[in-house]
Amino acid sequence: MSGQRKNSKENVLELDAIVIGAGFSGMYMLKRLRDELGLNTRAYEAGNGVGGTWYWNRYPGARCDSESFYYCYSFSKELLQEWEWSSKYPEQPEILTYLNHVADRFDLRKDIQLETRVKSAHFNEKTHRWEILTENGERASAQFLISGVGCLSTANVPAIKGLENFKGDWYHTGKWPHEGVDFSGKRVGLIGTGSTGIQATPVIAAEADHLTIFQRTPNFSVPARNEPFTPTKQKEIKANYDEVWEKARSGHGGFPYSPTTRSALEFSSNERTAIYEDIWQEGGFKFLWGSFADIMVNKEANNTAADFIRGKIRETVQDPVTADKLMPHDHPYGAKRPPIDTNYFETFNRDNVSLVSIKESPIEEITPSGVLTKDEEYDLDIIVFATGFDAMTGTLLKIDIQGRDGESLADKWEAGPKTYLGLQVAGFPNFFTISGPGSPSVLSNMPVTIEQHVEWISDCIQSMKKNEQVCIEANVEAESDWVTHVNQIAEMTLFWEANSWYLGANIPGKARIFMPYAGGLPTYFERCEDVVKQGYAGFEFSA
Ligand code: N01
Repeated sequence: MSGQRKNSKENVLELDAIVIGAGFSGMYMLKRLRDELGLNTRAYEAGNGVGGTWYWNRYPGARCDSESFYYCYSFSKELLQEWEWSSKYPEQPEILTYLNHVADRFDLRKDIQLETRVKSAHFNEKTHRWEILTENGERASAQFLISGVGCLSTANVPAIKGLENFKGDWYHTGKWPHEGVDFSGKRVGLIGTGSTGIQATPVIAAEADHLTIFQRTPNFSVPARNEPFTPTKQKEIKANYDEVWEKARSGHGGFPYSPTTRSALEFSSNERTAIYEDIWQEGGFKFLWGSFADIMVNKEANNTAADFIRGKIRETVQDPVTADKLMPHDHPYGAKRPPIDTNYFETFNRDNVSLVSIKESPIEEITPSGVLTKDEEYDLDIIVFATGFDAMTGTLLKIDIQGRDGESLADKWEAGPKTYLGLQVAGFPNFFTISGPGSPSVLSNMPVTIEQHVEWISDCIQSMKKNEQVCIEANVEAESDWVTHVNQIAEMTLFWEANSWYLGANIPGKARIFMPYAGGLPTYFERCEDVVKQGYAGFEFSA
C-alpha cells in the first residue's frame, strides 16, 4: 500500500480518505482522490478481486444490459481508444476483465485492500474523523468516508421453510461460485423472473436435463439482439466517442439515444406498431427509453407498449397455456426494472423446460428432494435463487455506520433512506454515497452517473481543502426537501404501480419508499451544478 501512516500506539492506520468497495464506483473514486487530489486513500473491498457487481454476479448468462461501448468509463480518452469490446452486450467475464485492466492500467491495486469487509464506521466528533473497523479486526481512520458499495450487492435469499433440509445444491445468482456450476444431467429449479432469472433461463435450459421455472410475477422483456462488433463498427464507435458521451450525459437515462418528445398516443395504431416493431428488431433498452416520451408517465401510452410485448409473447410461445402464464398483467411495462433477454420466451418452447406459477400455486416448503407447492412436489438436484437483492440500502445498513451523537444510519433510515442529492446524509459529516438512494443511480446507465458522482465528490473535497474546511454536512432541511422532491417526481410516474425493489417491496418489512431519483440525468446534473454555484447550497461547512 502506498505511503500510509500507522498510529503505532493505537494500531490505527491514518488515511485521508477511505473508500468502501472496488467496483466501478470505488475504483474511480480512489483514482480521483489519490491521483488528482493527492490524498492518502485506501479502498476496502470484500471480494478477493476488483469489479464489484461484475465480480460477484457470475451466473450463467450474466451480461450487461447497457451496450458495452457506453457501459464503461469515459474519464480517460486513451482507455476508450485502447479497449476493444467484442460485442454489443458482452458477458460478465469480459466486463470483469475490463475492470481488472482498469485497476492495472491506473495502478490502483496497491491502494485496494481485498478480502476486507468494513464492519463499522463511526464518526469521532472530537477528531472529526471516521474510524473504521474491518471484519479482520483492522482499524483505520480518515477525514473522508465514501461508500461505493453498489446498489445491488446484498443477496436476497427468501426465507422459505425447509431450505436447510434440501439434499441437493442451491445457489443465489449474486454469489455464484467461481468454479461455475455443472447443470448437465441435472433437474434444476429456478426461482425468480427478474432481469437475472430471464438472462439465466436460456443458458441453464440448454445445459440441464430439465429446468423448472418458478414464477411469481410474469415479466415484460425485450430482446437484446446481441451481435459481435466488426472492426468497422469498432472504428466507428471510437471515432464518435465525444458525441456518444455528450448524448449519454444529456439523455434522460444516460443512454446515447437521440432524444424523443413524441407521445405514443400521437400515432395511429398501425403507425405506432411499426415504430415499436423497428425498435423491437433493434433490441435493448431503447424500447423503453428511446421509443416514446410518455411510456413511464401515461398509463394509456404505457399500455400500447405493454400490449405490443404481450403480442410478441403470444406469437413466440407455442403452448397457449404457458403463454397465458407468462403474460404480464399486474404492473405497467418499465415499472419493474425492464429485463433485456436473449431467447427468453423462446426457451419455453423447449421440451425440457416447464413453468410453474407460484402465484396460483405458492411454494409451501423446500423438501429434502425439491420444491413443494400447494399443488405438486418438484424433484430437483439444484435450486437457483434469482431472487434479487436488498437493493440500495441493504449493503450500507449491514455496516454499523454511526454519525454525530452516535446516531446510527440504520435508525435514521428506519422509515426509508434520507439523503441530500443521494450524495450525503444529514448528521453524517464527510460521509458521501456514490449512487446512494435519492440519486438517479439504478434508473440510469450506471457508469455515467457514477462518474458524475465521483467527480462531484472529489471537486467538493478539493474545494474544502482549498478553503481550509474540515467538515461538510447536508443540512436537515435540504435533505428533507430533497426526499420530498424525489417522492413527488416518482409520483408523477408509473413506477409506483409495481411491487418493485425500487420501492423496497421485495424485502419483507422494508419501508416502502421510492429510492432512486426519477427526474432524469439532465435535471439532476443541473441541480448538482447549481448547488455548487450557490456555494454548496444545502450543505454546511465547518472550518
Ligand atoms: O432481481 P429482481 P434480479 N418467492 O428483484 C422473485 C440488475 N441486473 O436479480 O417480481 C418467489 O429484479 C421476484 O418476484 P416478484 C437490474 O437492475 C442487471 O433479477 O417480486 N419469487 C422476481 O421475479 C435488476 O433489476 C443486469 O413477484 C421471489 C425475482 O425473484 C437487478 O439487478 C442483469 C421471491 C427477483 O427479481 C435485480 O435483478 C441482471 C420469493 N420469496 C440484473 N422473492 C445487467 O444489466 C423474489 N422473487 C447486467
